[in-house]
Amino acid sequence: MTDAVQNLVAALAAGQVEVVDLTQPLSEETPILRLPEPFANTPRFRLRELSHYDERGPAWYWNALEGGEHTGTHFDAPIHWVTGQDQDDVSQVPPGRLVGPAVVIDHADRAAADPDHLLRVEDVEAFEADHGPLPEGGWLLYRTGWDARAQDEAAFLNADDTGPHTPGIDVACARWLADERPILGIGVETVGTDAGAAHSFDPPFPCHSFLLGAGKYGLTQLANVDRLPPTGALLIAAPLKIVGGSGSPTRVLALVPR
Ligand code: 23J
Ligand code: MN
Repeated sequence: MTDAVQNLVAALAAGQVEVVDLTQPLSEETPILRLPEPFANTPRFRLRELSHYDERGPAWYWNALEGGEHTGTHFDAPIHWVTGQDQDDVSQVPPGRLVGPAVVIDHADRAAADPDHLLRVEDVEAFEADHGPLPEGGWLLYRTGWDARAQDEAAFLNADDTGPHTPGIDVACARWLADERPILGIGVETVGTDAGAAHSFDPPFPCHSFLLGAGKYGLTQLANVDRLPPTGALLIAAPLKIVGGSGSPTRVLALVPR
């Protein structure tokens, strides 16, 4: 018990625990959400050079960074949505809730066949029958294979004249995960936790509405979820401690037994 951290250090050194980076690279090319008129949109991530070993700073290179809170691999805090407006901003999320177990439900085959594919309650119940209940104080990661598109914004957003077509979670399942399961939140590979078509769901954007309203969190634009087992990984999410922030670009790491 007192040696638990030392045991982990030894397991890491021995290669018995692997660190998997679930974070997408953050650059000007990182795909960003596009909302229709009349809604405000987020700016792209951008570095603005301050000096590069030059007259502006002879011995140092540094940049200012610009961009939205909800850019690339990022964390949605409860206050992001009107349903969670009285709850935590991203700086107020307790640190103990940034470390927890993760389980993975893999619907990559179904999302490949139908980009509007939606996860349902019965799918999660089928997972629980095989792997046990969703973890208390942990994450449900929803693998859809969408990370394969993450370096190509058009393919990643997959929009046509009827709007974006990306996989997500249906209304009943979003409500049930928020109200009936003891998870911290959900993590996805797509640009947001909601399906591309969720603007026209009732209510709109049900993952945001129900999960953030229940004080839970979202993690988006994850990478390498295919390298995690269905159960047994430990996830570390490290959003910036932005005072008053609704979310933040986030480094997400998983510890995986090997
Ligand atoms: C604002 C409005 C709609 C959506 C989102 C933000 C996100 O996906 C987000 O990054 O939180 S769907
Ligand atoms: Mn977000």
